[in-house]
Amino acid sequence: MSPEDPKLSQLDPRRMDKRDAALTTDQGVLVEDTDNTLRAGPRGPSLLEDFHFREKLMRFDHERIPERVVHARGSAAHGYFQPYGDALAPYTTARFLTDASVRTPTFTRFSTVQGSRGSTDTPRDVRGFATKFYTDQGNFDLVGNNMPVFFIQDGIKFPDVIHAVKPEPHHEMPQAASAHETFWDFVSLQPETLHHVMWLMSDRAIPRSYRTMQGFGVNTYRLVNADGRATFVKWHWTPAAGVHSLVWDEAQKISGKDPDFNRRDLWESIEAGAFPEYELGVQLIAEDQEFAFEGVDLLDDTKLIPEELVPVTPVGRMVLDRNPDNFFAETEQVAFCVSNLVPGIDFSDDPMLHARAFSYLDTQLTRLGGPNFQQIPINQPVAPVTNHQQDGFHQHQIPVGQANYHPNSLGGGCPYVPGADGGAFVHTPERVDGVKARKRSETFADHYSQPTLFWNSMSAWEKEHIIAAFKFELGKVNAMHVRETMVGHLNRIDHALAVAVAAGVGVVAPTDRHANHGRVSPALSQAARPGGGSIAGRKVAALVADGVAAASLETTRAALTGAGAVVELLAPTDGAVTTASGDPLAVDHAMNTTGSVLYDAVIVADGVAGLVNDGFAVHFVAEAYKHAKPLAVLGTGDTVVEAARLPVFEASDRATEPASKPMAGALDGVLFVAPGADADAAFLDGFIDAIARHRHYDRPVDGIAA
Ligand code: HDE
Repeated sequence: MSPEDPKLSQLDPRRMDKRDAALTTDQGVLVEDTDNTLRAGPRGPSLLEDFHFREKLMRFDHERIPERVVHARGSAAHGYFQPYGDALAPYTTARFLTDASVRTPTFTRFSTVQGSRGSTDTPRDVRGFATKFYTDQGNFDLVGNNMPVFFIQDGIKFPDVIHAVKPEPHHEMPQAASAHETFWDFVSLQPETLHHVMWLMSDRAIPRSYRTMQGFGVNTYRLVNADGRATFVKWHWTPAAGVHSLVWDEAQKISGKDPDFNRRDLWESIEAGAFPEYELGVQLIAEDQEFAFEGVDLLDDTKLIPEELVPVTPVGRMVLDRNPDNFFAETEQVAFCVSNLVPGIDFSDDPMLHARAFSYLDTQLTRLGGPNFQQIPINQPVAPVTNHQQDGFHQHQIPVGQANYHPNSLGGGCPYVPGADGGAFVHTPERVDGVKARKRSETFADHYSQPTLFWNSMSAWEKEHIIAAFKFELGKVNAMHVRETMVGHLNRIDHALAVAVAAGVGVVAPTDRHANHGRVSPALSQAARPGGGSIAGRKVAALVADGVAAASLETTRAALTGAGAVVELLAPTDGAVTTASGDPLAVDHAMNTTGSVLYDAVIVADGVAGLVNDGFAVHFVAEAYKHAKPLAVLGTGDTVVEAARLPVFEASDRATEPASKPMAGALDGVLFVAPGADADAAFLDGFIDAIARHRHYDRPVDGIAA
């Protein structure tokens, strides 16, 4: 973020810097003592006249505001957006999208949906991806998710789907989980949810990091050009770091080891200068192509348009390069709304979009305590605000002058209405007629073809994970009829999927086969989005102990750190270990304060044979292997790997394979350096590549206890 960033300059004067400052009351009066209440004698009653005590307590008593009714748990960052060029100029008058010299400040909040504000970061859940663009034409909010479709087709069902997924009303359980009775009861009775449910059962629902997930506007918008011509648009964010996820066992363990896992990752990567980066892309559909996609209505947000039919055109890049100064003031008080549009961007007739346009503003009135929440610094546009809106709780502006109405002559007719020619927002003219009725379009009726498309497009490991997720989730549902109904739906998506899930949840496998249409959309698989090979911001654990041979470890550490990764040395105790040559080597953490689930890859150092008898170390290695993470085994570190009983050794194929090349099968992502040898370039490149590829699902892991 550059110093002349207009949003930053706006926020700067609002920052309260407490350094070198004396303690005052809210009235700016210097405080004599903030540790003792004013009393009638040291053991006497407190006195009402102690205004400092009453103010301090009153302010504390009112610190909490209602959390968001959905997406309560979130983390955010400042950044900027810059378009690559003027490719969108024929389609939109929005300058921030078409002028490559314009760098627009942004504030982006990521969130989970189900859990409350203090819940864990890694449940199986949808993630919010909401960006406020502070453009010179006003604020534009792109309020999206990390999945391109939604559960329902009509906003009137939103309270139902959210009630069903949230903790159950009688006992407020479970927190941050969809694996419970009411969610699956609802889903089983509302088949329009199935497409989104397929995404929810996939690894997309457990992202490794906010840096490694896609974002989607979900609803269809319109771009509008200078002639007033509109083009339908679907928004896509693609992370530069690739799309990567956790594995489910790991996600559950992280919830205990570090419930702030994704928040910490976002914060630390920005502090370390490994700035999260996303490319903005658009799918453009000419208005006369509205009905060109068989089985897909653009206004139905349970459907996507396959990228193979309408490619995603990259138009610009967002970089998140500054952490907020204060969580409440910025991340909690930010208010996104789909109706924050700028000239050149408009709604489509997507009914969900209209429901959302009402709901966000409505909920924010309560959550932020009145109609002036747009004046809260994080919500304020950088474009000037001048209108006749007035009064209400917490008015922070001082409107000057007599005329607070339009038209007026007493105020010189101001603020004047600039009109379309003056750059105003103009709703796209559209002829609309119809019969008033509570009816859904027939074109919304197909609830199975796209779930099948999603399933067909998955790689083998993604399919395995989806089956396992269904087994886990339905396994938590007591009502057998709900499990049975769900298996029935899955059978209409894909027979093999239904049979596999039925076997895990005690339901008789269906015998009737619905024909699978066989279509695929390769772009839907996250395996197709490995990223550009960077390992910046990835975390690597190096297991060390007394006797460690430092050479190969230091070479490996230097190479990884040089590539932007963070390497932490873990030992049985904190402090330092003594190397083979008798030198102290500083340790970052005692192993028992952390866990393999908090790292992306593991190095087992040379000379640490002593760890063979350390159950924690052996478990660390076995668990990392089971979670498909890259392992670098240096020299006699192989004894620890052996103790973990990994198939690498059982197959005794290690000796016959070249030591420094990524391999398939059990050795996929496992690299060795011979005892006493230093780490060579081929090994280092191979390890970096293995980390960039993230997970190595080719391995047989079923028999490994971890
Ligand atoms: Fe939201 N949604 N939503 N939603 N949503 C809210 O607004 C709502 C939907 C999304 O970080 C609320 O200020 C309705 C789709 C995100 O502050 C609320 C419907 C998508 C966030 C609301 C939807 C989203 C919200 C709660 C059905 C993906 C967090 C607090 C018509 C495109 C924004 C708030 C943040 C938040 C309503 C459907 C994404 C209640 C009625 C589809 C990322 O107004």
